[in-house]
Amino acid sequence: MHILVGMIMGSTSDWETMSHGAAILDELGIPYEVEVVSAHRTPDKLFTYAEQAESRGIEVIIAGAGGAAHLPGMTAAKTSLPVLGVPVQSKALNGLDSLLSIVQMPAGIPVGTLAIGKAGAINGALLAASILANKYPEIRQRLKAYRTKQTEQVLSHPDPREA
Ligand code: RP5
Repeated sequence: MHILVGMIMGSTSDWETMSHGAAILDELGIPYEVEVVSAHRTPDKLFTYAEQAESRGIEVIIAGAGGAAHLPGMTAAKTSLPVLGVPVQSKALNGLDSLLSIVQMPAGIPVGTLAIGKAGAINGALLAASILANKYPEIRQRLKAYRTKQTEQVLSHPDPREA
């Protein structure tokens, strides 16, 4: 299978968060690439990346950024691929700035916005898997197995003191 997911982030400092999503893509056997692409520091690279992603075979983009987080929105503006935005937890405002920057897209250019931080990174990967599952039966199967395992894990540990 060729690379299906492009995971980009505004800074190497975002990797600590985004690596949780990468681990999910690994677990589900989804081929992906990871790259730092900054809307502010490397704007030309962002345009090139977004413009070429579809022709390179990428089917979903996960974009993580913090603070004045323009990366997901600007990426979505330059491609019609689905773009999933992960608000990275910023130091100054705990990620509320990231969340609002990513979620409040004006009508016309959508970004599927996830939760702030680790949960968002994980769910971004799982949502990418759900999108890809429409086309790739093997990904659907692995996603269902992931959910079954998660359910069984919770049901088999009902006593929180023993978790
Ligand atoms: C954003 O600025 C990045 O997405 C990162 O979350 C934030 C801080 O970046 P660094 O100053 O740590 O490189 O562009």
